[in-house]
Amino acid sequence: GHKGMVIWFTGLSGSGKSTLANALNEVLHLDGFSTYVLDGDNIRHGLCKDLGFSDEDREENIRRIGEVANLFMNAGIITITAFVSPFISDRDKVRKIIGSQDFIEVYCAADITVCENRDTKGLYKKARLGEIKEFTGISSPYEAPHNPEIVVDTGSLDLNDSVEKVINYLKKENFL
Ligand code: GGZ
Repeated sequence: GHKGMVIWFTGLSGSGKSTLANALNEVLHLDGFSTYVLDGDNIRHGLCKDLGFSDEDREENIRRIGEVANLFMNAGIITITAFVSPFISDRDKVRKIIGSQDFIEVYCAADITVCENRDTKGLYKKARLGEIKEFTGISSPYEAPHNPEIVVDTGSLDLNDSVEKVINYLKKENFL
């Protein structure tokens, strides 16, 4: 068996975190690894359904996700998370919980103009109109990581190349 780890994607809404997380999950799963994706679909509707998008609620959201990710990792699972996680301090707290050697921070670095032009869910439009308050990148801050293990330019790289970049890092660092 292999050792668990946490692959933590961070980036703006629409930067491609979930798409990349799920594609990576698929590849690792096909290679026989035990993997699991934590994202808004299985966290914000359940464990964190009492939380909104204030700074305090985001902090608590990330804290809970960090603790859950730690449990999954300890069970030997490659745990992949896809949350905006906009604050450096919150991500660094998770890094401490997990242990830096098992925590792989992946910055999905698509520029906000790319994310806003995509606007797959129409959220940026609503944020610009003030219909969604405290929207990351518009009316709430996003703090890009200074020293992530991996930067993926999800604004210009296609999905296969993005997955490959993560896989190559994991192999190079002997995680796989
Ligand atoms: C940011 C919001 C907001 C606000 C709803 N700000 O593109 P999406 O839709 O699927 O991803 C976004 C998701 C962010 O939830 P997270 O749990 O990842 O956020 S955090 O890590 O900051 O706690 C977006 C949607 O929820 N969404 N309102 N105000 N994103």
